[in-house]
Order: sequence, then C-alpha cells, then structure tokens
Amino acid sequence: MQFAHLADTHMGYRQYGLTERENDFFEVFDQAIEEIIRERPDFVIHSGDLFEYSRPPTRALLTAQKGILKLKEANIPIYAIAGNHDVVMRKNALPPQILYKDFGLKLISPNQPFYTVGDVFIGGAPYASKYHAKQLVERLQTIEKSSLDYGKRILVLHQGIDRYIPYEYEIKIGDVPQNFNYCAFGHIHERVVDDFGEGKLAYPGSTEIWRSNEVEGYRKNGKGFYLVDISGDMPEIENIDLKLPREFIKETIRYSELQDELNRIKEYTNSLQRKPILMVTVEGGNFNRSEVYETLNQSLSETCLAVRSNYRPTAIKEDENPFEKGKEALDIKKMIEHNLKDFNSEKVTELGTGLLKELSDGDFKAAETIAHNFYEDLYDH
Ligand SMILES: [Mn+2]
Repeated sequence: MQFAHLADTHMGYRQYGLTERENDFFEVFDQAIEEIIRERPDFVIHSGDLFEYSRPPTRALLTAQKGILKLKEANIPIYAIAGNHDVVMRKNALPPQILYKDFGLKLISPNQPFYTVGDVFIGGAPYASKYHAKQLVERLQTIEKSSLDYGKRILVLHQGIDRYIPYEYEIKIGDVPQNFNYCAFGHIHERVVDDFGEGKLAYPGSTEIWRSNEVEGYRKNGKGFYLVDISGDMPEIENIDLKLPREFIKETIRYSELQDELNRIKEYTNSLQRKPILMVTVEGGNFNRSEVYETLNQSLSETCLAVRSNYRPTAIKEDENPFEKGKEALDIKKMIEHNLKDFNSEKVTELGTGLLKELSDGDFKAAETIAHNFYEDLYDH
C-alpha cells in the first residue's frame, strides 16, 4: 500500500510580481502530477496550501483541475485539507478545494473529518490558527478515537509544531496524537521526516522556492514530495525530487571587484536555458548604493529574470546620517519605479510612489485616499 504525500504547492503565487514565477509554480505542479502517475500509488494526500489564496486566480484553479482530472483518469484518489493560505476564515465557508469534489478530490474538513479505504484510515483537519488550537486539539482526540479500529492510520494536518518552528507554531508536539502510522503534515516548507509515536511524522515541504530563505534547504535536500509505503510495521519514505524550472543564485561580491564579478555572473547567467533569479549582496568599500543598484540592473537585467540586491558598505561612522541628502541612501522612489515598470502602467507607478510619499510623511488618510482612488479607477474598466 503506497501513497504520495505532497503539500504547499502555492499555485497562484506570483513571486516578485512576475508572470514567469507564477508559471513556474504551475509547471512544477504539473511535474508532480506526472511523477505521481508514473509511480502509480494507491492514493495521494495533499496537506494544504494547494493555492496561495483562498480565492485563487483562474489559471491556478484550472491547473489544479487538470492535474486532479489526470489523477482521476489514472484512478488515483486525492485526499486534501485546506492550509493557512487556502483556508477561508469565515465560519462555514468553503475552501477552493471543494470545487474538485466531482473530479475525485476528497476534502477532509470538520464536516467530514475522515475517510476509510478498507483497513486504512485517513483523517485530519484544516489549518487552525494558534487562537483555535485548543479546539483543534480536542478535534484530534475525537479523530484518534475514530481511527483505533483500523490497521493503518494516517493523520493529515497543516500546522506548525513547536519542535520545528519554536517561534511560530500553533500546536506543540505533545498535542499530536501518537497512535498514527504516518502524520502527513504541511506548512513548513523544508523537508522533515521524524520518528513519531507509532510511526513517522513528515513535512514534504513546498514544491517551489516560495521564499528566498528556502534556497539553502533546496540545495541540501531538494524539493518535491514523498512516496510512502505503509505496508510494513514502519512506513518507508522515498524522496521524489522535482526539477525546478529555474535557478536561484545567491552571490556576495566585494565592491572593489564589482565589474569583474558582474562579468562573471553575466557570462554564467547567459549560459542558462531559463533566466535565473539573482540575489546579490555587495559589500565592503564606500559606495553609493543607488549607483551600484543601477549598475547591477544595467549589466544583469537581460540575463536574469529578477535581480534582488542588498548592500553592506563599510560601516558608516555613527555621527553620519546615511539618509542625509546627497549621501549614499537608496533612492527608494527610483527603486519603486524600476520594480513597477513591468506593469507598464503609469497608474501603478503613481500608486507606488504616492503611497511611499504619504506613508513616509505619516499621512495615512492621504495614503488611504490614493489606494481607494486607484481601485475605483481599476474597477471602472
Ligand atoms: Mn505554505
């Protein structure tokens, strides 16, 4: 008896406001579906954050629909819960996953907390905030009781646990019932597999790099999903790696070697099939950040999809105010204009720079008016 366990596919996320990045998330989801069908497991578990939002963009809904239909055609049922991103906080509201009920998706929800297939119990709950943790823990005790008569018991949750994220957890490791053979978690974007209770507790992680701090984890452990065999006494877990559509490059360069380093990076990035995301830190020396920012963008914007930069000039003397006029402070207005230029819309640029001005002045009322007018205009069209 085998199943695929994935989570945190975050479809509909448009990283850095880029369509290309939105597509990457779709592409990697398609790949996951293909791999699952190749492996032919008995079923699939998706532990939440299928989508980035509880009201996903149509393309995201469509990509999910296509994938879930393919699974249905291959006779592979999928069990899913809503994560913190795709859960709807209103009482009795339905998460978007419900749309695929007729396509074979089985939603685990407070109304239907578990399913059984022969001797296998698959139960769980949607994401609960820390504020609702107590109710969740009570719910878990009920689920545990319902599971006792089954030979193989799987728990599906989308939560942070104190053992793994000591500052942002909703439940403690002691709150997780111990009698399950496999605890199929979502929420933490790194891969985690641990011995727990009578079996294993696992987070498959996100399928794409959702935040730049996931790059190191991806290099070390890859990204993808798990193929779990629960036939024996202990579940056997195999990593299935997905190939991410583009590279994330992190570089730290010294200001004194800026030109040489930029040439080297340009040559490398030019050799790649897909434009990478480049995160670069420039350090050492006394330089003007605005100028370096422009140099970086001029030399690399053609071979990189996005250049994110960060500056650590030699420490500024304490009595100097780096934000004084004419000093090396970043020109934030210019940065906003540059980053919004892809929208090709004066209105969007005006919104960005207008908000910057009013919010820097502390005029929240004026900022609100700007935002309000922008949306009024938008929905007029
Ligand atoms: Mn997530």
